[in-house]
Amino acid sequence: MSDDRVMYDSLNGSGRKIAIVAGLFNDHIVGKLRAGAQAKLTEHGVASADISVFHVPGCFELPIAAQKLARSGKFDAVIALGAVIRGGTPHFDYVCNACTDGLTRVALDESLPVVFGVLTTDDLAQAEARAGGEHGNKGEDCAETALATLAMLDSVDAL
Ligand code: INI
Repeated sequence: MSDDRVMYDSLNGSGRKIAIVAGLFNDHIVGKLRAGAQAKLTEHGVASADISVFHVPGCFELPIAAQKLARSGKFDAVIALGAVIRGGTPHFDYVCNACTDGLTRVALDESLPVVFGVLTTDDLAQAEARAGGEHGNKGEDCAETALATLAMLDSVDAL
């Protein structure tokens, strides 16, 4: 059993306040990530009342939303969800880069876990496979990542 597994087996979300922010672009995919994240948080003991869901138009808007949520002081972690599917222009790369860089910056600037639940895929089939398909559900993974990261940060505080 790996150390990772031990950590994930002992996740406890009781008392955690989690914000989920989801892009509405490709909502047929992102909606499944959102549902997966909510279900997995609940499974690990996060109260439904402590899970707040917000929406933005697309992944490009995730960083400003995450920044606002982080700065509010009302949440222990932010889970950012979205799906960017490659088209025929460089637009894909600009949206992915801005979103990735922005979310990374918010996490470090605000010292708060901002979990990256953005699918960046070449086509719709790859996105579907990661939104409850053969490759699992990225939203569920992000819920566990948020709780695992919070537990790790707490363990440092407890030293
Ligand atoms: N937003 C996404 O979340 N996914 C996409 O695939 C996408 N594509 O392909 O264009 C997308 N574009 C919108 C973008 O996130 C912004 O909402 C828009 O540019 C306004 O700022």
